[in-house]
Amino acid sequence: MMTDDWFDEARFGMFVHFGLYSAAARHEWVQNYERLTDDDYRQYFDHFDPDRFDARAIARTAKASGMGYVVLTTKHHDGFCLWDSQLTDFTSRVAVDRDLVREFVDAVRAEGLKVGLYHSVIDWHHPDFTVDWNHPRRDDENAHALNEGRDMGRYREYLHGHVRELLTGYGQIDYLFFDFTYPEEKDGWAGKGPADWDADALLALCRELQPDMLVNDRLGIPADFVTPEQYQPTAPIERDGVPLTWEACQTLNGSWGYHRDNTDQKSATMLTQMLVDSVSMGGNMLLNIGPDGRGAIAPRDAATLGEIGDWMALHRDAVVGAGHAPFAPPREGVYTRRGDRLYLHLFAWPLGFVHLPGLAGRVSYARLLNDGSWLKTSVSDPQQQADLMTPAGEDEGTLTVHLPVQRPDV
Ligand code: FHN
Repeated sequence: MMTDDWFDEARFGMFVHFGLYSAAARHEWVQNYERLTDDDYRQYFDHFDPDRFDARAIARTAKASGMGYVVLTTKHHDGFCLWDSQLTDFTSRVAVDRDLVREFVDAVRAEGLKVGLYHSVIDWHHPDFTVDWNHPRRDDENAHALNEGRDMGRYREYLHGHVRELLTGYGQIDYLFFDFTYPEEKDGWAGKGPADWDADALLALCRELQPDMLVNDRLGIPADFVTPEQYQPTAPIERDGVPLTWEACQTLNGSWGYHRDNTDQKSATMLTQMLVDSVSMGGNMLLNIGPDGRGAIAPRDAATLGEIGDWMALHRDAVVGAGHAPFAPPREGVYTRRGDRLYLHLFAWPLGFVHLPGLAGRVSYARLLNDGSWLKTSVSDPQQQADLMTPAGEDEGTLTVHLPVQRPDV
């Protein structure tokens, strides 16, 4: 029986997109965007050299950032396998004599974190994966002819065989992120959906091999958690009025794979606000890093994660093990709740008193700081977490808000 207790507790995880595309350093879809043939793309295999891929450093960085689980791409859409698969020679074992999944699961476990794997149901390398509107060969002048002889049944066997390898060869796997299904037709080309993967059989295989493992929704059939991507839901996600377990996956800069020229780095303030926003709605955030072509965490990503880790060190209790609070939040921020503690996260510094409509009847205004003083600061410091103590015996109608933050003037 899968249990999402650890998942709801962790609230915050690290996504790691690493593969041949990291060496291209132009987005994990480079093979598709640039319509690279297998031969063109082969150069990244021939020159793959992850000498700075240090799974232990990645796991330690995740832990220091306050994350409770780490998810590695075992195979992305390009079909390159980061483990010692016996079903293909398009693997890291063949390329550099390393089983990077083995290194990863050992390192994550050594840091006491939960192990997550990502696996693409799309495979642009496999000879039986039929060309469709998502395929790099779609624009090839003889792409339609390419599908003669291709057999998705053989590809399904390969895909299911891969999942069996990953779920039997690496100990307990806590989380599996399948990616992704697109049933719609487009430009005269077919899409692909659950039937193409035999999703029901694949999910049953997961349940058989790893009964406690959480599986996401991207086989195209319901499973254990829902995966909004690159956006923030605006309310707790429910189905038929029942709250669903969900996790928003986000990039640091708009690219999942390492992108050398991408400077759109989200700030640590924005990312922590996205994290607490997700938790306030009962969800998780999976924050991605794209290690560079040698496997190292990019310095700008390490710096951002370091700032987030500093914030989490102060405010961990308002995130880890916390969740949705049934009170209307003030306009300046959101609530998260852990047990009988209510946490107010101020995204914008209040213009005056913070009005807490959701707590009407018990409190109506909050003084900042429990000594009644005002913390003088600029709006650039709104990254505060106020630990709302429901006062016992204090004056009715006022609520002290504890801002456990270093006063800027000391
Ligand atoms: O196409 C992939 C993309 O490259 C990336 O892996 C994301 C991560 O959730 N999933 C797909 C797009 O939804």
